[in-house]
Amino acid sequence: MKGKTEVHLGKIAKNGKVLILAMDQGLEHGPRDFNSKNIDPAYVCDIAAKGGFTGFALQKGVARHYKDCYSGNVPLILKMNGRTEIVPKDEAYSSPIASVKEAVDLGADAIGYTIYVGSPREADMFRDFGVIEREAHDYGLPCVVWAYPRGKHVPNEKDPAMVAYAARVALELGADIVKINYPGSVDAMKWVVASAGRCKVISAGGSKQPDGEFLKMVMNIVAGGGAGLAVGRNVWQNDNPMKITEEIKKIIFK
Ligand code: FBP
Repeated sequence: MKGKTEVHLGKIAKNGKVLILAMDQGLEHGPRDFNSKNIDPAYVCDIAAKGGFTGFALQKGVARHYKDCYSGNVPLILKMNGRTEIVPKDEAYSSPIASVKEAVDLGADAIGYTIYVGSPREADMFRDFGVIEREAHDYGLPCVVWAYPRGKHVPNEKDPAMVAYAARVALELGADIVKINYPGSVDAMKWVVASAGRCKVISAGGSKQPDGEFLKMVMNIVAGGGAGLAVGRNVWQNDNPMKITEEIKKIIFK
């Protein structure tokens, strides 16, 4: 595999559409995101294994300890960096915590990387990602970039112009898929998608919303040209995760 230069999305897309279940929140937000059921990673792994997702985004600790709960049933997207929310957002930086070799050893089908566009630490994250991106692509692993405008120079993380800028940054840095925060409307989404060019755009789900409002957002993401979602809380915090997953799939893969 090493030396392969052409990157295909492979298993993490189905007919060009993407539906990733994300469970890196334990590091990013801590246990506050969980209840007595979903605090157990095996519960969320089961949803990932049975839900028909095109990818499952995990940090390496959960990926390794719970491999038996998801492996073979859903492609792994190994998150390569992370941070806790205890550190203030002003100097936002997400530190590398895994190597591409570890991703390969864990059987990952892609790698995930967070970049805080506009942060005073942006240059460090560009440099860190540059090393990982080159190596991942050498192994033929697609790169999914979580591109979030953040830090003391960013007054509004969800400003559509900033979201479009972050999406473009991901294209420029070599991402195959960029994950953004929903910019608020179909038109804003269209501009984000245009800005990202041939890098596919998917949206985060965000904090838990009532099903109807959440599904309307998913429709707008697709209507705006988005390739899909990388969703966490709106699935595994839902009382009926399989039902909401089916509804999401109808919109994305129809
Ligand atoms: P959600 O769908 O639950 O919002 O998950 C998407 C996600 O990008 C996670 O992968 C990540 O842990 C989290 O959101 C980061 O959120 P924040 O905006 O607080 O950094």
